Amino acid sequence: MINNTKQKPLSRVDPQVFGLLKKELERQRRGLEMIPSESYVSPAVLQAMGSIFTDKYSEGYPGKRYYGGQTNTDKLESLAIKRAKKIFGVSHVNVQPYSGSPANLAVYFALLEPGDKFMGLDLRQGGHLTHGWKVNFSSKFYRSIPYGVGKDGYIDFDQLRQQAKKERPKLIWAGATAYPREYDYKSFAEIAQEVGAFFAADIAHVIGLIIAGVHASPVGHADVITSTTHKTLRGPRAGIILCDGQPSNPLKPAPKISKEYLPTLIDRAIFPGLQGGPHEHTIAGIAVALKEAQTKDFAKSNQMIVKTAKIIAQKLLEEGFNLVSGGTDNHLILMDATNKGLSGQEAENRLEKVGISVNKNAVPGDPRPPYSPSGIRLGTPCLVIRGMAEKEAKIIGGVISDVLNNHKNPAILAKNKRIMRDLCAKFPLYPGLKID
Ligand code: DSN
Repeated sequence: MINNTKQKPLSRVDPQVFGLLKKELERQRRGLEMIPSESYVSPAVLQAMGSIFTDKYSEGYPGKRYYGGQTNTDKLESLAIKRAKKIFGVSHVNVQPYSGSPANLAVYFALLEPGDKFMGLDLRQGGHLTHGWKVNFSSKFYRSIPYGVGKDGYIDFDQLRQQAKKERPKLIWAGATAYPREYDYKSFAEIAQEVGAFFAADIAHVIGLIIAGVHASPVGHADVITSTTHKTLRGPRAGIILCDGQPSNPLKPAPKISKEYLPTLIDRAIFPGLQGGPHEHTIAGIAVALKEAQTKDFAKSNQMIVKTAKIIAQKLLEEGFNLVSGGTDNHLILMDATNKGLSGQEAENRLEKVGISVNKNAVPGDPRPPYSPSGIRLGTPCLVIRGMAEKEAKIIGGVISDVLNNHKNPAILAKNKRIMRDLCAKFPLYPGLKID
């Protein structure tokens, strides 16, 4: 008989996948990820994710499952929930969303009827796909009324208020994928209250900054908070939803769609509404990330993430780059590269040549299409997690300026490639990690 559970190295079981895994580790080690939505999980999170919790089906919620054998999964999921409740000071947490988009879908499914109006930041102005972009489910099944940023790159609350009063949406989102400034959750909440809408804050990008106290929390302002767990939280690729209200009873529908029943509405939207079995191996990773997020090191590094972003932004401004909103309050910088004669794609390609990964991105009012936009997004979480700080941020700011200002000069490219290679070698990624 073949026992499929006997341990054999991946390199022998599947040399092709093993080869790609090794190459990806080398790629990550050699270069610098500056895509602001990315980060590096700790080896402990990796271990929890790549674990035998992946074998278990556990549809339902702790203590209310549809499958047996839940002794450990119930404890595990409850632990992740308990940690998130403590960190955020909310009474209800759902750690089952497979990622940020399903978490946001659950908010629509819980609070809106198909065709209901909602407002979110326009994708072309930094907003997320699931906040109402025309090809996304959010816009196909619900009526998206996008709001925008002003000429200064900051959310225009006067315009938002006017639009909300006119349109009377049922839901208003705060949150974005490319917004370099801190959110004013109080103003969002006031507008939502004025028009009788639910207010949902998607904190995917800035969750780590909020936990660290670097940015203000939407708790106390937002009715529902969603997030991914893999960005500045540094956990697995997954989602989380936070809210307050009467204790959830996921076995029965909520009596009505109202704030008091949010926990039940959200839980039932996730399961059985949208998802089947939760990914308990991922929830194990979330639990570990939430533990790590309570350490002093986590707080310090989130402070450094903002500090380094400001240093790089300052250097880019000095070198004549056009930054949306004129700088940053958070972990990301949004640059319009066209004043340097480059499209976002060209800027991305140039930086890739010296080992810096960024992503092309639309800028507010972008005349170019989303697949070929005018700008790039740059972020600092990965460099700080590797141990880099102010001094390195100055070097990196210099490299980016040099490469984009002199993109046709091979000698300058070669020089900056060397600088980046040496920097990455000095701040090794996953130094003890062995794969076999
Ligand atoms: N793809 C994510 C980002 O890069 O911001 C959002 O889902």
